[in-house]
Amino acid sequence: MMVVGARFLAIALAISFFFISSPSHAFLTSRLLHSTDKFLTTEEHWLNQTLDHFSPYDHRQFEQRYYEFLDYFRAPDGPVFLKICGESSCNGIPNDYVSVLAKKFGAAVVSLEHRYYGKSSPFKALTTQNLKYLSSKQALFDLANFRQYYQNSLSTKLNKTKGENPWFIFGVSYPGALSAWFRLKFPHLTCGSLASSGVVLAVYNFTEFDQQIGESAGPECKAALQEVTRLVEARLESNQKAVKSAFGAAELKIDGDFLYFLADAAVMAFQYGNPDKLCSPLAQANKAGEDLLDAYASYVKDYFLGSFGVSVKTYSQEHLKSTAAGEDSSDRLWWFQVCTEVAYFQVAPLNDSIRSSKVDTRYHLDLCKNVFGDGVYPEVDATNLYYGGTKIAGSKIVFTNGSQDPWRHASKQISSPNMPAYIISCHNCGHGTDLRGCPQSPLNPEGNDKSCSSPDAVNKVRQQITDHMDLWLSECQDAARSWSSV
Ligand SMILES: *[C@@H]1O[C@H](CO)[C@@H](O)[C@H](O)[C@H]1NC(C)=O
Ligand SMILES: *[C@@H]1O[C@H](CO)[C@@H](O)[C@H](O)[C@H]1NC(C)=O
Ligand SMILES: *[C@@H]1O[C@H](CO)[C@@H](O)[C@H](O)[C@H]1NC(C)=O
Ligand SMILES: *[C@@H]1O[C@H](CO)[C@@H](O)[C@H](O)[C@H]1NC(C)=O
Ligand SMILES: CC(=O)N[C@H]1CO[C@H](CO)[C@@H](O)[C@@H]1O
Repeated sequence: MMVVGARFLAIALAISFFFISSPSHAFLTSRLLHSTDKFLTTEEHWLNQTLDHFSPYDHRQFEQRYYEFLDYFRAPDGPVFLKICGESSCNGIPNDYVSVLAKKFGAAVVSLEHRYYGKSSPFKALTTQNLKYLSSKQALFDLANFRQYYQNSLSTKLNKTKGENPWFIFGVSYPGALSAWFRLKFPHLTCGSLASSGVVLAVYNFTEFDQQIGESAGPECKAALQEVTRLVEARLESNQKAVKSAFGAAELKIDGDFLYFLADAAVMAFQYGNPDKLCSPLAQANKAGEDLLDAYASYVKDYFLGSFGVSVKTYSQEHLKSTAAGEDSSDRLWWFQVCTEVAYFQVAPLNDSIRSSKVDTRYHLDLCKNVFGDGVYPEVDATNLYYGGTKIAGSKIVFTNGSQDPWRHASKQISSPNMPAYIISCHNCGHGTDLRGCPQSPLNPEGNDKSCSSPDAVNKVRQQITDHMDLWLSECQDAARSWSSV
């Protein structure tokens, strides 16, 4: 059923969404962070959005949530920064490094919630049938519509009769990919883009992901993690209830779900800039001749499930099957995008893997089928054909990646004309370090870099970003002047 005015989620999302296997769990995943000083604004605004941008006869609409922050805006001609929200509830504009840039450039900051997530779901029931309008292609069109809508309302408010403000678009992770793709598909609507850890390449068997975990961990920690996997696999044979309970994960009935959960728990340390929280206790246990499984279980329970507030059920296919739109439907929604468009299946490499070899292609395909039904299959080749993958023919896009981030192998790591790529290398530089500092979660106000093992590495790339923004925004303003004088 179609719901115009999807306010059924209005009862405060106290947010606990946290999903590591999605490239960008929310910037503000942990409920601990859900205080207003972490946001520039949490005041909601709404617009009516087209449900299906690609149908000539379906004119249904849904209400989509957005935010605006004008404190730094130099009216009337300052730039507008569009910060893309991705695969989770969008509860405001986070106070990350974009706010420093906004201050510097005198920019307004706006953010649009991704369709289906949070309060922007067109449907109450998220059945597979109802998810058919959930795609990056529709989301890009939403952003384009929103950009026009917001520019018009800003012009009206400012009594601007000619010319538009220069726009710049930002995103981290999946929104980073959207940020690059938006330049590709709608180049006339922005002056440039930052694609931070932007996963522009859809990957079917994403073996580099596990390999990067090994590289980021280093030989000793990697060997310990492999030993943990070996021990868990053995205990799953002998006493599976006991071993699942030891990790607080008895509810994961399917062994693959449990093994995937255990693998993700390690991933999170490297992806989000906390490698020592995992590797130090494992090294200590090794040295003292203590049980590695106990040490890993403590890490999982205290850190992964504890401090970060990850919920075990996120990994349960039973949970993923639930079609009720609500505060934790993000898991199901992201898996739908994975199972239809981008895959990024985090499979075990054939040789030397950290994760269990049971987390393979079959596991992922079975999950897609079990959760969404027959025929749901990731069209990875079509996605890369549509966007170009790492051969994206865009312009004025900065790509940034963190050296320890497993997702960087789905991003563009090599510069090409008008699309510079930078890597930020340091011991705890992970997903979105340029905008988030270190660690990358929980949020550091203004993306403070003081806890990065090399603040210099972060600053150097931030300076490059600023220089490109300066250039591209001024080129855009020159162009606007020459149009308006025609
Ligand atoms: C969207 O359209 C509906 C129906 O025309 C209207 O009732 C509602 O107020 C509109 N919402 C917004 C945010 O403009
Ligand atoms: C825009 O014009 C209206 C009516 O002419 C006026 O009341 C308002 O103050 C103007 N706003 C700005 C920002 O100049
Ligand atoms: C992915 O891996 C599976 C299992 O190794 C293999 O059968 C399949 O051909 C691979 N697919 C692609 C597209 O690489
Ligand atoms: C498998 O991995 C080990 C350890 O990294 C390496 O020494 C070996 O050469 C690899 N074997 C193959 C067939 O790639
Ligand atoms: C910009 C940059 O330094 N990119 C490098 C990122 O890492 C890959 C290796 O994984 C290099 O090939 C790139 O040159």
